[in-house]
Amino acid sequence: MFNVRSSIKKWSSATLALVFAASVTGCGGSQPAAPASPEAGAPAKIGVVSYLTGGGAAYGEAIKQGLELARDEINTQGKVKIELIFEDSKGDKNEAINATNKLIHKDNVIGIIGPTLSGEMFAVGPIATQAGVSIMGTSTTAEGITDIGDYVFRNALPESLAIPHAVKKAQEKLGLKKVAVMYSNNNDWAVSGFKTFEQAIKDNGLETVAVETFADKDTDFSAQLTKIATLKPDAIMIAGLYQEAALILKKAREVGITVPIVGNNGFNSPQLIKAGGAAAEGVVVASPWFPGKNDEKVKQFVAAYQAKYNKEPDQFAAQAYDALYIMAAGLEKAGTTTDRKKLRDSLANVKDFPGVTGKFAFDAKRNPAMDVTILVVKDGQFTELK
Ligand code: 1QQ
Repeated sequence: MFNVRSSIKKWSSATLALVFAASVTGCGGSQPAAPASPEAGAPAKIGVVSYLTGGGAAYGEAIKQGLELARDEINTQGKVKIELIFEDSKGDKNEAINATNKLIHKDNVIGIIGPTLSGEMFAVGPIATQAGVSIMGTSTTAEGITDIGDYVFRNALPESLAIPHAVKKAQEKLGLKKVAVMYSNNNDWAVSGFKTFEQAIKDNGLETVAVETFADKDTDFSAQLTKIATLKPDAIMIAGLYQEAALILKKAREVGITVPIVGNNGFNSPQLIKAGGAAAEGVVVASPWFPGKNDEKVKQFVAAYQAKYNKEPDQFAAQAYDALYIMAAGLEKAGTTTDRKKLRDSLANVKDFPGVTGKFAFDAKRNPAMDVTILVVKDGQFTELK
């Protein structure tokens, strides 16, 4: 649950976004359809807003690769044809707003995939909804994402469904009693993750000995970690993106903290392990994706991804790959490459979709129902914590 202050902050940026959208379109309230395609058989244009450069670029790169692999496969299957138009949000709300407006009003896309961060979705979801363009987050896991509007979808697993499993499993396996918590307080998603952690900590009867904050782009975490070290918690729960998280892990080990760390969705990138090195060992996280799953669809996807990119797909690639297939299923059922409303209605009805992240359906609020795997970093790899 959000506190009042963060809701106000969130909705004031959403309101600003609406005002901006109305001033760009000059038609506050109406929902224009994309113009009819000039050529018969033209592909459906799907816009992508992603964090492609900057501190979180590994998230965006994985998303882009997952989408491009899915696009190539879908286009050779011959049922629907998709053109992807990528825009870089750089993880910045204003860049995301500009990108979304361009895709909607200049490129006339029928739907949008992205943006990467929940904070960006809080800024652009109202714009897409206002314009009547479906927007699907593949990695937006904060509370309240689909409450933004009827055109906002996600196949990202909400953290309210992931974090409680990670905390419970960590407690069972590691015998935790008292924990410290750290979160980025200028990132909407991390603030939401902190609240979800808080609730899960309470529900599991754990004691919180410290709550420390930081900000995205911070590089010095010694004050917070020195304090935490003196309180001797059994674990630290952290809500943050990989760039800051990797530095926190390193500093924690440096000041003598050896206890396990439980992370949230930002920790699900292999970049955390690359940047954190040995300090990332023992990190626990919940994910709907596990590449070692004994499932034919997963094996095929992992092999195709390996062949194309010479590396294993991570959670962000897997969810993006599934998202484009879900879009394609929606387009096929809607029988259109231009009618935005028809696409929205057919997407909302996607059920029993067999994805690489499991059997997928949107619930009544356009959130996914999915299974979770608890992972632990062992020998530099995410492995299943059984
Ligand atoms: C969000 C997230 C981030 C970790 C995506 C990169 O889950 O912003 O919702």
